[in-house]
Amino acid sequence: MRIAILGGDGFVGWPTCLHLSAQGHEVHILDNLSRRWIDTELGVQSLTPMDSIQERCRIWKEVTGETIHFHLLDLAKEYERLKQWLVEIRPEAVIHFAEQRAAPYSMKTDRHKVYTVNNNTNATHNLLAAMVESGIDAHLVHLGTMGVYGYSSVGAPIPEGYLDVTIDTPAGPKEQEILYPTRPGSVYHMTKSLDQILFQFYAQNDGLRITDLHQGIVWGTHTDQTRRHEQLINRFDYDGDYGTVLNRFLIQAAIGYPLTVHGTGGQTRAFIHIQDSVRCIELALKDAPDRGDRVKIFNQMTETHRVRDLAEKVAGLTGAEVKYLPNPRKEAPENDLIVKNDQFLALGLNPTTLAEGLLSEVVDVAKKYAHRIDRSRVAAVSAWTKDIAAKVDHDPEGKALRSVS
Ligand code: USQ
Repeated sequence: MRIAILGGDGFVGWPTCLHLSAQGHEVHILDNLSRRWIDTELGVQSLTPMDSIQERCRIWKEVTGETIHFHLLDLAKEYERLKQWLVEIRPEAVIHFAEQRAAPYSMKTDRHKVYTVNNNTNATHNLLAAMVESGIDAHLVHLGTMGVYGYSSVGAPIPEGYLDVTIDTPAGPKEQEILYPTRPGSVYHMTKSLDQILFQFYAQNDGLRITDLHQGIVWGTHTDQTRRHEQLINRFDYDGDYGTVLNRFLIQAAIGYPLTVHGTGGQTRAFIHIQDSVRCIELALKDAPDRGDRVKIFNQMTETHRVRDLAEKVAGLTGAEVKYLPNPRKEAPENDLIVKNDQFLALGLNPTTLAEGLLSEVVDVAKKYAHRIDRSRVAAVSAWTKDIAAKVDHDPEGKALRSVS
């Protein structure tokens, strides 16, 4: 298949490109390299040394003989170029990762909120409009998030995108299927909720074939393909804005930094290993909806965990100290979470669970590159409201916090 991977230079995008190229697909990356610019803005860098995208593609060719094409293009700002590109290359599938994906970054300042909404919403809408206008019949696979559902305890399993409801009408009760109501907890998660509506409209109005993957928190760093050469290594974020919880605990343990639990650590979240993430995308590609079908929604996660249980697990494995800190986010302090993921299991996903070996692998990667870590950037400083910002006044090592914006 000829596949366009939008945002193919990112944390899930890059291993997906390698995974699909290794399976013989013709892979084209479209990326504006914004994630690298944000590193520069924040003054942080990936824990792992990352080569330029062109160099990464050159090494892949050297190792496998396969070509990955790279096109520098800003989806949110270059609509005409995007449309032209689709007309010329006519991809059979488009995988859309090209969005600003960090909740703390999206809540940093008003400027970051505006950027996240402009970038994410325009990128998605430009893509949809261009797909219709170019007349291509590509299957669109979008990386969405479990966070669109919100994290209040509902007591019932979260279904895969849709909810059956009964509505009272003058003629009596009527059954209806609706998109599961969204309850985003950050501006970033809100943009993914907006994406859902855009997809619903374009599937219904233009018959676009769309799959939306509601992914949990990704952990781990290597996949089978990124292991093949040190210059194919994936990026790994540890800082307070882009690092995600389990990977952060693992690098914190590796460098002797206290594990930074927000609040009571009673937040329960869905998780998936990076290797399963790329496998799910492969499975979703093979299971495309037909024209006229509703948007196909998968919950892309394999297990749920409470944040404090993860901290205790990592502490038990490594001897790290656990610190309970004021929570910079506005979120439920404790929640339960039960999630349905039957569709991927039925398609053959064999979940990678939180095995000690894989956890230790991340600690080993972090130890290897520990010299690249700036300890002062580990604490999470982006607060959800001005009131909360006043309370987030210390980091676990007792140094003064500083804002970067
Ligand atoms: N947390 C801590 N300590 C930390 C970092 C986070 O206790 O040092 C807590 C947070 O307060 C939150 C939970 O851990 O309750 C998850 O935070 P996270 O940063 O790991 O994940 P999140 O902000 O939700 O976002 C990440 C990805 C995003 C993806 C989402 C999937 O950055 O792109 O959409 O995970 S999900 O969480 O299922 O919505």
